[in-house]
Amino acid sequence: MQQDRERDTIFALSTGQGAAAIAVIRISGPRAGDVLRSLTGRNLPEARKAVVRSIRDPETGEVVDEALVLWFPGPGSFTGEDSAEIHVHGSPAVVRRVLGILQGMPGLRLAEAGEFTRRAFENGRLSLHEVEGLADLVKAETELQRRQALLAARGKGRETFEGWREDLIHILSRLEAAIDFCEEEDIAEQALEGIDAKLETLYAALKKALAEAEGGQRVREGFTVVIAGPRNAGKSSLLNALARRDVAIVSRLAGTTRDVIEVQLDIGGLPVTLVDTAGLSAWPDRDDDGDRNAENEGGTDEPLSHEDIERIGQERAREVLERADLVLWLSAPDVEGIDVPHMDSETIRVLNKADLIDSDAERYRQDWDVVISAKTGTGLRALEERIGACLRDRFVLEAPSLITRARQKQALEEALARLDQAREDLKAGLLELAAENVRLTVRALERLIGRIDVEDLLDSIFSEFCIGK
Ligand SMILES: Nc1nc2c(ncn2[C@@H]2O[C@H](COP(=O)(O)OP(=O)(O)OP(=O)(O)O)[C@@H](O)[C@H]2O)c(=O)[nH]1
Ligand SMILES: [Mg+2]
Repeated sequence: MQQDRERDTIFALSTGQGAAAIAVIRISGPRAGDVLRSLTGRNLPEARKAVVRSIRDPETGEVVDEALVLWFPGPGSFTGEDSAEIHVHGSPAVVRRVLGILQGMPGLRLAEAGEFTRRAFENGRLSLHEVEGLADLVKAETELQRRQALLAARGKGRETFEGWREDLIHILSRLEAAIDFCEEEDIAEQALEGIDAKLETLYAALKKALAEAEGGQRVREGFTVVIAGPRNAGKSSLLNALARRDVAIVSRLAGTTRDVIEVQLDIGGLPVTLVDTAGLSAWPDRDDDGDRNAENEGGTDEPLSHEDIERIGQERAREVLERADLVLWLSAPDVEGIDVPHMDSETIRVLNKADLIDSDAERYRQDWDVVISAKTGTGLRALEERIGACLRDRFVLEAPSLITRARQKQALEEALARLDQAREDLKAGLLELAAENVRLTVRALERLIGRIDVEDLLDSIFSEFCIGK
């Protein structure tokens, strides 16, 4: 079945849906050359050189569009197969007509999501780590996401992990030599010379990559920054100001926001989910039993009193605070401030409504990390910078991480644990155990690159792509 699918020639629109100046249609598979010949009525153009051709309906000879055409012979193409690209004018009518013609050709079918990339992987053009990078690159929305994804897509991760793997295989061969020649001390000693230092260096490198992994995952998935604080402090006003649009209702009434409101933002290249919460009338007591809420919040359709709604809103605020990567604790000079509570999450203390205290702003500055006015925009840049700095610090984001997914992190953790064991074994003179643990480290790295044990993952990874990639 897989074999049959492999022989199909696939095609798809690789650019977005809807009218555009240009649309790119991609074709890959053994019939790609024939298809191009019959669409243009001419010989194949020079490889990888863009040429202008009339695209015709082979049945009627009617010219459908003037297009730019590229021919990528396998195996040096993206997919590793014969491939072609047709850049037509991007109107729905042109695209529909060309796709219709391709659909009618024997041996051709529409590609599935990610199928071009899947073929690249299956033909050994890309490692799984590069495929994952590519999936993220196509979806990247912020600078840091782009940088991190590009690094993986260009093979930096694969190269690094392959490098570690080769070093380990070298270490393994030395260990095996020492085991084989254990009778002859000189040879055994020579074989082992410097191995401990090499293991240490590798261990440090893996450990560093793992330290960056959480940040890498967050850059990929986004950080949660929660605005919390007393009622009327201007939390919803701040959310709107940072989002630069009216997302949440703002009013002079204390207790306007009852629910949790989220917006996706790009803060200094970092993908951030900024969350507005219900104002807290008092810091909710953790032991305050949640069961009553479950009753009210759950399936029953009983009308809720204002107090109930407020309580549930505060309950939700508390829940979202617990999963915050960073909290903006917001208060203002004109609200009955409650003290900044102790929280496990990292917190920036923000004083809002600076416009009300212009004359003696300095006095407030000591107690607050940032003083802003959501109304006039004062201090918002500084706040954004502070948010970026806090997240960068906490998640070790100086350099883009090579590890960006739970799958990768798991494999690296396994590698690190095995390598740690190998160091211990070597110190204890247990050469055979050390060798076995080095072997298991190699396996874990191979899983990380996607050389082994990938079958179960493929469908879910390629389905992340759109059709045409
Ligand atoms: N002068 C001044 N007023 C502000 C500022 N930010 C917000 N306000 C006002 O403060 C009031 C409360 O603002 P909201 O944004 O609704 O406050 P909130 O913290 O979301 O309030 P709840 O949802 O009720 O907890 C509104 O009347 C806003 O116009 C500011 O920077 N300066
Ligand atoms: Mg509000």
